[in-house]
Amino acid sequence: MTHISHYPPVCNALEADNGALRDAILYHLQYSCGSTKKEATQGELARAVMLAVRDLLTERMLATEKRYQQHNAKRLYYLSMEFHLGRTLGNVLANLGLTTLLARTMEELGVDLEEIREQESDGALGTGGLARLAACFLDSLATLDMPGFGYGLKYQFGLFRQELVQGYQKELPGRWDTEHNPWLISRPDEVFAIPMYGRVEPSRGRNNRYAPVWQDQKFVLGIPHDMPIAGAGGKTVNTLRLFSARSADAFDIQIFTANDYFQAIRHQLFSESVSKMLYPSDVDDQSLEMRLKQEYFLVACTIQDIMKKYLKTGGEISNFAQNTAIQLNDTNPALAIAELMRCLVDEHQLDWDNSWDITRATCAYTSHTLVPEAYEKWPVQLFEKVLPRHLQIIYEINHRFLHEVRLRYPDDENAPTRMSLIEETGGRQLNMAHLAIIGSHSVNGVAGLHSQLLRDNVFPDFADMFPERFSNKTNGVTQRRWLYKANPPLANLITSAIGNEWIIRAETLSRLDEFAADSQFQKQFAETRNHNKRSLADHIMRVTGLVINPDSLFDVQIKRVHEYKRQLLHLLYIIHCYRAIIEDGEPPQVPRTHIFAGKAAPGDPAAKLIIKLINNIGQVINRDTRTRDMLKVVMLPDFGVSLAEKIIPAADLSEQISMAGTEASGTGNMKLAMNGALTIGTRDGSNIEIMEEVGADNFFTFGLDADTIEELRTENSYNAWDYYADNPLIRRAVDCLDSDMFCQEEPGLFRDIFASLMYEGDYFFHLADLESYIDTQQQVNELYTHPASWRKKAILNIARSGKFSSDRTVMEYAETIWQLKPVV
Ligand code: 26Y
Repeated sequence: MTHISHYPPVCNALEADNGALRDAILYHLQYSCGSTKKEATQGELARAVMLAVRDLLTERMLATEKRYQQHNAKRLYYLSMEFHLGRTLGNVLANLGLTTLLARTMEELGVDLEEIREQESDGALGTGGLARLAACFLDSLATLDMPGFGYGLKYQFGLFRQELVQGYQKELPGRWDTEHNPWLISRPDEVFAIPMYGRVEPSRGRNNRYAPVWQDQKFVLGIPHDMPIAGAGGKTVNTLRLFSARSADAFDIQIFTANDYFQAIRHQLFSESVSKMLYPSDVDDQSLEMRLKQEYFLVACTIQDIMKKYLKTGGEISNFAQNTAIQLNDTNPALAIAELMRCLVDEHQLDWDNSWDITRATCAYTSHTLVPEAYEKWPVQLFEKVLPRHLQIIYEINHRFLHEVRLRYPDDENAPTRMSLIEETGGRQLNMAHLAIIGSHSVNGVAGLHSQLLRDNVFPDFADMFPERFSNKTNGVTQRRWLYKANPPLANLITSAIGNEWIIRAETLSRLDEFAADSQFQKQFAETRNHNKRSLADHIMRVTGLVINPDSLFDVQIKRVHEYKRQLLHLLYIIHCYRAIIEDGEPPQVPRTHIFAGKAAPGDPAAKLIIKLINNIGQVINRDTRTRDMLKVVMLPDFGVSLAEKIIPAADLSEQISMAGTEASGTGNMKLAMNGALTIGTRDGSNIEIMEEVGADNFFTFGLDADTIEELRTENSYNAWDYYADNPLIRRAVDCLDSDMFCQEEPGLFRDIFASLMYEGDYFFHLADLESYIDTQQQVNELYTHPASWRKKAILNIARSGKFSSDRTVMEYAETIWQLKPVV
């Protein structure tokens, strides 16, 4: 592996005293793992290394907290049900500039650092982009020296592990050990008691004020566990605080003493199930109640914690919002609005209007989706059972809000129905997005187009009533994990050309612009790519047994598998190429390897069938001697951060082909462009902005735009059969799904896919975009036959990707939403 030596060393004391780190590792091997150097397993060694590194972080974490306290700094709390961290060790080493030192230390101990790093499993407490974005933000906040803290749940079971068994996705429990995780510092003494269920008794308090009493609740305890988050340079170490659920012993004891042993155990199970597992998808009815409890458990623990910390600083409740910002990562934690109101009104006896002002000034909401099913709604009946007091509060919020709506739109008698927090159609339901908008001072989307669609199509009434609340914050990714750490050969080359400032100031990547056409630089760039492509080819060989041609064009589509992301469109193109080879005798201009990776939601049969289709197509094509060396299709199992870190540095072409108007932003597109892949993409999400930045000449775009699709939808004038009839190549590709060409052993297997395209309206417009996609892929081939032109464009993609650093995104949030300042 390539070691990075150019990063500004921050741990000078350690650099100088090489022995200190070794001693720390040996110390933990003995005292934390109860082992010796001679006896230790790889797992024990890895644990000792991580604990030694954690010690360094802990010192800095305590110093950081002290600094924040001295400055009485405003703090941001980033509430998210999901954080997808990936591995931590390599990232911490990179950010602290300790990679070389540790590698040397391990060498002395006769251990390979790379093997130790492979021992760590991915912290996958999240399903997709929203979760990974949260992790990138934490990295940027710490790097920018900002007091920003993640708050989430410590699931016992994070995202499932994916195996491919005969081409089908099989779900297995994830491997991240949350019980004995070396990065987590558990704080059982800081426990919070969280009430739920019970009933509300009307009552009067001081001055005859209405003060209802929430009674007969069940309590679940929330235990905080802190994970240190080190920024680049290691000056600032923030924390990600994850709560786990425990049963409330005090209450159990009553039951135990009442001699009802089984009742006590049941209560324990009831409590601890709250943080048992991450829900991988839109949930079925049975798990609704558990999911509601999880969301409430997170916000209740968080609000109690924030309030406790704030009051400890001696702050007045009335100044709470000046010192606190809460960002809601989609609607999952939107209950924070109701919980903060409850806390202010019921526990601090503040009057309603002041409480409401404070709540709105504190909270801000980000939407991450355009998929209608992902807009959360809770059946009122269920909500009332679990959170009776919160329901009252939401009714009161709604009552006052609808009064405003009526005053504002006296002639629009339907406005209150459209904007209400309570939907009356399809059973009474609470609309969480409406609560999030009403209770926040800021609402943002995650790319320009997405934010515009939120204003125009999803929340037009709210955008009209509160135009100043709506804004856009285009997503970003941390270049430290996704370029500096994931791609050392390229990172070193970039640094040798323009210095290392880009690691903390991604906009300086633009200095590479002048190297794009430099033949010497191009040559070195090509060497890094060859190196990375060979490593990935080796990995593919190890995992799947498939031999691929490392000189072929690596065409990569890696992301959640979902119909709207249109892996199927990519597959139709592959089928088209395959038939062109075997039937028309037309070999492609350049050999290609199509690389897929991604998980389907366990409850999404359509997405699961696409996975099977990818694998079956691969099986047929890869063993067909007529296509040898020209065409290969591979799906790597268990997509996650670590696998992405292997694939992205080796990608030539980045597939970002969602139907326009469906992908809120995308962030894989940014990671790939930053590593020098060219994009083939629709005008969707942040693809549009990537194309603007890198230049239309350096980006392959195709397909209908969001407006046109919307128009065709409203007019009901799209008909897949027209495209099928007009283009024999399209027909030939699509017909394969109706035949058994790719499912000899399970005849008829893919007919449902054919039906969804041809008989059920092709909801995601595959056929409409297929011809222009095929044409554009042809342009890709042509360019690839001109390596110098291709490399120039690839280098320009890197040079112009600075905007897509999450440092930029976080600075925008900090300036315009959080009013958060660096504390140096
Ligand atoms: C409320 C619940 C059903 C829910 C659960 C998960 C709602 C949404 C989500 C997750 C959404 C998500 O991951 N969205 C992705 O967010 C990325 C970061 O902003 C975007 O880049 C990506 O386009 C979007 O699909």
